[in-house]
Amino acid sequence: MKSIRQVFCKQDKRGCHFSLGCPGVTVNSASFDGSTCVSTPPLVKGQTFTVQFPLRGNYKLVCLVHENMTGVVHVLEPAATLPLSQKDYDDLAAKESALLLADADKDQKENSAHHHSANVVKVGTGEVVATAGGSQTLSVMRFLNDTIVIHAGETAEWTNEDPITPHTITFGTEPLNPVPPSANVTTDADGALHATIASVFDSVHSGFIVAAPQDRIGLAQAPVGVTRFRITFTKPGAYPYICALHDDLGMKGKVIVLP
Ligand SMILES: [Cu+2]
Repeated sequence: MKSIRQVFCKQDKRGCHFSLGCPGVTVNSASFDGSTCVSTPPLVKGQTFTVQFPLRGNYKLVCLVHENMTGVVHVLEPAATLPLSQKDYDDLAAKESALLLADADKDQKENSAHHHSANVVKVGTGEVVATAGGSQTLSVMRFLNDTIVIHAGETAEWTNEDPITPHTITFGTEPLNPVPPSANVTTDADGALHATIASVFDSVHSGFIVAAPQDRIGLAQAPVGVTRFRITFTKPGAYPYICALHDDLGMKGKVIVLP
């Protein structure tokens, strides 16, 4: 028996996401043999969900909130053996994890060395790499160049360089629904979003800034992604802001506008 703390589904992802009455689901445990669909309710840190696997097989799972967060459960006959020992698998996982982190560190150093414009903020960064276990991802939940100093009348630009993770640029009051931009946001000719802030009391919310997902053959294309957000600041002042999704992880920044 395996204990899993992820959303789990082998059928239509969207259908399972909105249907907690998915076959097999009870309050905190379920059985899965590959013929149906199991999805947990939303789980937060510390909560668990138990799935029993009565049949051997290889079963994929995915988090319906973080679509690139996937895994596979290999269910073996009790007497079956794996090609490697558990220690070998643990060592391989640790090595892949270290390589992924080291690569992002290197990119970060190169980026900061080549950083020239005071008006530009990188909104997170990330990587997708392929391994024998499938794709693995890394996301840095930070505004890089998180405090910028500009002059009144200038425009700052935020760019999400994470291939997967959405972020927001949120000044003032955080909206209840973080997905759409606030009503005072317009679209520039190049598709980037744009707003004007004229007072430290103004509220502006970018909505989700994220690259379009990779398309899949046989499914409708995803719409164009919006990865850039611009704000023109007309008055001097100090303007703190957050990512509405990751501020509790420390994703915050500040714009200082000089006369
Ligand atoms: Cu974020």
